Amino acid sequence: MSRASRLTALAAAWLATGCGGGGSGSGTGPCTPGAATQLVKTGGDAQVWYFNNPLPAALSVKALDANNCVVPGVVVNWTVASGGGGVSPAQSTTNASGVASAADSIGSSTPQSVHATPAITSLPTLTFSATASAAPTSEAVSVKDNFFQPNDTTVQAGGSVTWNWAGNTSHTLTFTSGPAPLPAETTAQMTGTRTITFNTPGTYGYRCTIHSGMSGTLNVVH
Ligand SMILES: [Cu+2]
Repeated sequence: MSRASRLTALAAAWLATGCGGGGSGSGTGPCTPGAATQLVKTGGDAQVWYFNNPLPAALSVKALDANNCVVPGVVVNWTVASGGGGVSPAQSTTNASGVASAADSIGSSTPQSVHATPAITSLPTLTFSATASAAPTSEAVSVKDNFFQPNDTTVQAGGSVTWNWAGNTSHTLTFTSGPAPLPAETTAQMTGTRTITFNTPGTYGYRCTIHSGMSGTLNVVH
């Protein structure tokens, strides 16, 4: 590709990108970004999760110029400043929407802080924080009419969950998603308990097949 056609392609990309939104200049339509003068957090700050696990949401920042037009191509370096864990990749570049992101894992001590340091030294370094606790090794869920309580539960891998049937009608415990093999179904019953040990981290979905909308989620973490 010639230099001229490369430039044409680049200009077309810029025009197509336009002002990705989020700035105060809403309604101004597409814009051609100038030099980045702002770097702001757009996601992932102040998450609360569990030791030695990846955070549910990525850390992300957005680069903007003086007119709040998003700026692609800004290099951002990600480092763990304190608290252990890890961030990956160590470097990312703002995309067509002006956003650069990285995945963050919490270590065995928190609070953790992660720095997003732009290669453009006139832009600010942003600090993300995360805190963690140990996940429980056992949990209990009541099977009621017609809901699971709580319907979102977290245990450590190797931990167990006990479902206690506590309603006046019959319900099943039927796993619908999660790491294979899924636990066997508990068919319709009105009383009783079922305890299952979970060794594989992941998100499990389950439901009662008799009552639509009666469903729950189980997170098994490291
Ligand atoms: Cu049911």
